[in-house]
Amino acid sequence: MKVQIIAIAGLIAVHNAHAHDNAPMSSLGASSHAPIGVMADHQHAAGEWMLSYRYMDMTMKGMREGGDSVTSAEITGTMMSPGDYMVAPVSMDMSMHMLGAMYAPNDQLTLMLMLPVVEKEMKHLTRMGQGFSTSSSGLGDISMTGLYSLYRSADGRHRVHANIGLSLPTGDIDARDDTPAMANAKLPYAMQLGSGSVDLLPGVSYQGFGDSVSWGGQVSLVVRSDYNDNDYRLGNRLKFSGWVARSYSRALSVSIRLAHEVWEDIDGADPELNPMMVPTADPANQGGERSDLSLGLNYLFTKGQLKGHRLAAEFGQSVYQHLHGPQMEVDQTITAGWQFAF
Ligand SMILES: [Cu+2]
Repeated sequence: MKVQIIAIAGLIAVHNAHAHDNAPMSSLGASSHAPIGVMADHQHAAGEWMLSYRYMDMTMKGMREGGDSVTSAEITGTMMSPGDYMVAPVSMDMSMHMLGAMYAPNDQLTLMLMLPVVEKEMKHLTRMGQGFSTSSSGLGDISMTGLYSLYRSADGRHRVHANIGLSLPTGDIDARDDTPAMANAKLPYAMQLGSGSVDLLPGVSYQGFGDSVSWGGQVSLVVRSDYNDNDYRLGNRLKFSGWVARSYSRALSVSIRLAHEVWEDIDGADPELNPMMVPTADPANQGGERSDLSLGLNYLFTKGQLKGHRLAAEFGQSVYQHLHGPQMEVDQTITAGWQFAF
């Protein structure tokens, strides 16, 4: 009897999976969106809105030069045999609250607005062995992106769109805090809240949908259009992301994603920063590349009062890093979010 019930339940599950066969994307459930760590991954149907909130956290601990770890003692040296810098960064935590809105004036085009609020904290050790930390927080760079459909297969299972975005210099590039060497000191590049420049955000995204598996990929760029008011230009960035998600029901999907990002050194220099003080203030110690492997969960409420609300989380671990250094290495990233389309 028990076996029969399980067999019948199994048949119903298989039947339900097949019921999705020719369904439009909206009935694909949780897996219709990429993992929450991917931005601008999906378009909306004409007239549809979406609001979202994401919390992102990135933890960095220790330094790297090329692929090798560098200790803070190697960076600062001692009073008897000084190293290249007075101060070594020890760890950094960066968190971001990201509010997003999407609206599709028609089926071809979806518009997206992103408003980040950033919090950063960095811990250091001086050559004398003194520890101190600095922090900065506030509005980051607001971005506006258009997602334009390039291709949709007749059955809706393959979709490609172009992303054309603009990031505005709304984030502070003059954040300051007290250090042992100076009160109200200009903070190094990584502690600033914005790029200070208008940045172009081009990209291409692809999504594919099977019966219970979905997949996708995205290539995106951050192109700095000019030097900012502090006489430097952050490096351009290039990112590839590829993912596969498996649906366990219309409500739940899990995903795995591999991302690789390459970014350049800083051009120019903020005249207020002393590159001999700390590696993070040295424009030549900023470029690098990194791969992250992330596991994600996507949950879509399919009935009741919360129908249409979506909760998702993604946990990333860096699996490869090669940095122009010494530069802080990224360890973990966490993204958790809420999305609601109407
Ligand atoms: Cu959306």
